[in-house]
Amino acid sequence: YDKVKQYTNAFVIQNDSKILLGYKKRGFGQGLWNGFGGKVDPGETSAQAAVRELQEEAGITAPLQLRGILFFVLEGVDTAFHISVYSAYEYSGTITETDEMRPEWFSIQDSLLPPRNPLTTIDHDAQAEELPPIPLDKMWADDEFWMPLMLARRYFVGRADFGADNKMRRWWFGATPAS
Ligand code: 6U4
Ligand code: NA
Ligand code: NA
Repeated sequence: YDKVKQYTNAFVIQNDSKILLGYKKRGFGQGLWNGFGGKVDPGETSAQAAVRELQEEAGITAPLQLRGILFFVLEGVDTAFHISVYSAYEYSGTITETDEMRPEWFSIQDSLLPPRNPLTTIDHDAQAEELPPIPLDKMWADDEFWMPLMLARRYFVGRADFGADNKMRRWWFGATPAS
């Protein structure tokens, strides 16, 4: 029954306006933008792995919190992938490119955020920094389904089944009610 591999995936978000992603330079998911993460090592909790991988791949430390769980099944692959997704709203250290990942900030497009309270004043000066929007077309296909749930700070779970061509065949995503 050793058929589940545990991974982590961590995101740093600032002011609900930008998110740190890494361009995967090699290995699994090469050429895609994603959070920072990897395998949970033996003897380590998922939360410890998340902090370690963020440090190893982006050079920073953050108070990561568990935001959701993803489960992936790949056609022709015996092992399923269990991914714990973490995020933090602050970090310390200097964001650093590594052999594995090239970190970059992206602006969070309004279409991925919950509707704003109409009385909220938007500080356009705070958003003056010009960043590209989250590149969903260059990310794993499941991300567009749960990214809005994570950004809305809702606890989510999801499963996606990928075909041999790496396209999503079947999926299910859900979240607990907004608090
Ligand atoms: P390490 O520990 O780095 O050697 P490795 O086997 O290289 O592990 P790695 O770093 O490539 O794994 O980690 C895979 C990363 O991709 C994890 O953060 C989980 C994430 N991931 C895998 N499938 C995904 C999917 N369908 N959607 C998604 N992230 C996925 O958003
Ligand atoms: Na990794
Ligand atoms: Na690792």
